[in-house]
Amino acid sequence: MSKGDMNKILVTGACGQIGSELTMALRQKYGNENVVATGHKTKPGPTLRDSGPFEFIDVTRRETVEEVVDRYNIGTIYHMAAILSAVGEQNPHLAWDVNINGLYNILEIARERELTRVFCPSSIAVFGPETPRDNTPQETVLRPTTMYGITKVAGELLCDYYFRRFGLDVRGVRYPGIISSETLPGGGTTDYAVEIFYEAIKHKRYTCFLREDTVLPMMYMPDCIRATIMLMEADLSRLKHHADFNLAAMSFCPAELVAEIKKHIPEFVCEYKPDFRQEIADSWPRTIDDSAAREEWGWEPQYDLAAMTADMLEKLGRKYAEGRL
Ligand code: AKB
Repeated sequence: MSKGDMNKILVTGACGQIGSELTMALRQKYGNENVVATGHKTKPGPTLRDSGPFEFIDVTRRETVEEVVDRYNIGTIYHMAAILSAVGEQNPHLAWDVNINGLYNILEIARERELTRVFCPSSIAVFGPETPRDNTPQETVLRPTTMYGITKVAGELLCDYYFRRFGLDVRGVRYPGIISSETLPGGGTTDYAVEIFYEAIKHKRYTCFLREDTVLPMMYMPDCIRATIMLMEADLSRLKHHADFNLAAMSFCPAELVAEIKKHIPEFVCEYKPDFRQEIADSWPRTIDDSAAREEWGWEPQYDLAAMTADMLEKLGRKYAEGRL
């Protein structure tokens, strides 16, 4: 089997929160026709659909991925398709199937075809109750209590195994909660930090499913996209880690986010009704030490809580005014 064209990129999970914006950033950087967006069941929005190739696949059915990889002569895969923490707790079997069997299919396809590079996201969910919760180190206890976390630990180890054993260049970061104004997140524990903006603009009220003092690591989408592409473009010889980089930008609790939103919308009111997601959040770190990412590929975030909040409200406010929210 011939090696793929290193300029041809496949994005799985391209209709998801990160995938949708990542695809557009990659198309802008490498050319629309060179980035093939793929989704499972969700129909792509017009921006994604009309700006370049789109295909439906199912990462748990290997032949559906192989067909697209071969047809487009793909060289690089950004494997963004995953089941997140909250949905994973409601359907652990699905989380295992998509996050483990789906990843295994991607890695095998990449190994067999000697693809240039694969990106596989991990998450702060790899940590668990026994992990130090403040300034969580790069190398530490990985004993998560969620199915999502278990699949992410296994995924990191599997990716590193493929690098060591087969020389496949797999890279990945442990994403914190990602906040964005384009596509809603699908079923995570950090989703409150996105929903709250929509509700603040539309109804000036929000009921938060986490306690007001629950501090979690978060990141604004422009930083998330920049980090992802930066790592994928980093010089391999500088990388001591591969699929498990800690990554950080800011940490805050719901009460701090509410206070920041109130600076722009003083009448905004937030209530707190913690549900099953509280236990998940309580098992995750508050702040992350990302010095390995900073040293090995020059990571530095640009958005803090104030800058992110102002930009989110500006973008969503404009959409609301135009009747697009
Ligand atoms: C989730 O909440 O499940 C995700 C994550 C932190 O990986 N946003």
